[in-house]
Amino acid sequence: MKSTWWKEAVIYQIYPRSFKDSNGDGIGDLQGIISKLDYIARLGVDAIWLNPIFTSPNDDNGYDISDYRNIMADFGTMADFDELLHQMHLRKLKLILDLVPNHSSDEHFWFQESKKSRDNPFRDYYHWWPAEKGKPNHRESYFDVNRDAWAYDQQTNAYYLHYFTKKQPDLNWENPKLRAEIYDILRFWFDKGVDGFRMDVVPFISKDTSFPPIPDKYRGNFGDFYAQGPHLHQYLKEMNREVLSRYNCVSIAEGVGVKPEDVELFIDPQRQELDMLYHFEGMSIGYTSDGFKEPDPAGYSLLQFKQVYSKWDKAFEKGWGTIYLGNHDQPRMLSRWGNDNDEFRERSSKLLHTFLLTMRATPFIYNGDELGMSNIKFEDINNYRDIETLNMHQYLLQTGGDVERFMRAQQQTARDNGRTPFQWDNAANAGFSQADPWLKVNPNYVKINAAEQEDDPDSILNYVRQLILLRKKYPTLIYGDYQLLDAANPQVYSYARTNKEGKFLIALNFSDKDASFNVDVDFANVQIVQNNYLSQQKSKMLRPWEAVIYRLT
Ligand code: TEU
Ligand code: CA
Repeated sequence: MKSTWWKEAVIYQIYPRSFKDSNGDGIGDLQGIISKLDYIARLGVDAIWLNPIFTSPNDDNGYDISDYRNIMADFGTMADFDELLHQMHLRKLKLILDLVPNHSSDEHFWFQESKKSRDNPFRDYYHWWPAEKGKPNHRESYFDVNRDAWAYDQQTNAYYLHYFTKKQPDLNWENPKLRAEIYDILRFWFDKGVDGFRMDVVPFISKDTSFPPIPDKYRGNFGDFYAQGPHLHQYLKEMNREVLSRYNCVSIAEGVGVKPEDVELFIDPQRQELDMLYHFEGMSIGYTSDGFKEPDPAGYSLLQFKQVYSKWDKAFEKGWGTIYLGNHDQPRMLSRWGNDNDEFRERSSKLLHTFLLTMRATPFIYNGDELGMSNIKFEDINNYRDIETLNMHQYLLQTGGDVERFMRAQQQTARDNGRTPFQWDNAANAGFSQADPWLKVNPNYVKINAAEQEDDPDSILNYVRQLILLRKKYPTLIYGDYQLLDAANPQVYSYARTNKEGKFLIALNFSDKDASFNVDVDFANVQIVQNNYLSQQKSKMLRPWEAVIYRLT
């Protein structure tokens, strides 16, 4: 039987570039992480997921890998990695790395070879389309300056496919040799003792290499089409058979484009593919859908939010799910789902953590959220470092798009909002680095930082620590059935978690105003086990951003 430690785990996601710089070059690194392992262990989390740490020219901050078996020079050496893993295991922390199986860097040896000639032995490691056949059917690119996923390469008079930037050519999974290479890479890291992988855009790996036109219904949602490749599940089964089943590891799909009705194809243990998946539906709530990634001026609808998370709870039932509200691809969860004004910052951050840590799914905490870090909201394009923002900006300039509107929207939605350096203390550069950091520090670090919160019993940080302990103390909060209550309440999200060991009632007021939740509770028989207000009251009236966990006695 495969161990399922990951169902009970809380996972802490670290963006290594922004976590802690140990050598004064303005870039976070592995020694920096090592120096903060005690902080992480004290949070009470069980595992760390690191965004890619492999050799990369950093066109997309490590999601463009040029050597899958080496450490990015910015981050350190293999000796640093071995030390990190050792130090983590000493503290009973598991390590989850990031596999980027869909594309490599164009500077990877395979691609350098592949582009040399049409009969190069590495030619079929990538998707090439001979130009004499004309231009292939359109494929939309996420990050390309022209939104075009086909790049012309003169050397062999052919186009190659890149769903992301031109420097991220898509690997050809239809080629068994390429698949064997990826399995070997996985074995290399598992043999070192790594505990699992998060798999970047793994639903995209299989492609119909005749590249038919994309049906109209996918317009504006091309990811949904990319996630429907013909041999996807065959390859996942093969990867499981060849590698994953042979190690005590966890595998987590980044589930871009995966619909709730298809999720069990990935995570039903009977099918022997992957263990968990994280969905994207929550991440589109409250955005207008016109490609700008623009928040709806009316805000997001809590009714929709509840409906989406309830739907996915059900979708994960045959296997096991994950839950997150922010990561390195998203703005800060506090700015997006809470209220980052001084008045409600702490309260709403605590409420969001209460949600994350009481749902039936493995919670992911994104580094810095446990302090209530918020969006930096850059005004000047020159402050951005993210290729997604920079290339979209370029594209709009070229095509006469509404650049001003785009810049406004990016203040709320840009990925760099979630990537600013971790706020350790109120020293220069937030204690992140001796040097100017690669991306500006949020000026609010003087009041929002880990040192400030460490000894304050009422801080967000200590609240998160308490919640993690609570989840471990009461397995009902992990395994209990989830039931949405008072579904039509537009301000309050409340739900029950129940199993034979107990029953909990969670009430969350997602608003700046008082609200009542309309659930039958016999207050004589409940005990408050967590509350983000110090003065506790058993009442159907909830104060602004109040979060209460009741235990039925
Ligand atoms: O993200 C995949 C993905 O679908 C992104 O396009 C995501 O929707 C986008 O970042 C939202 O703005 C993964 C990684 O998490 C991301 O950091 C990489 O840039 C991308 O793959 C390419 O590897
Ligand atoms: Ca450094």
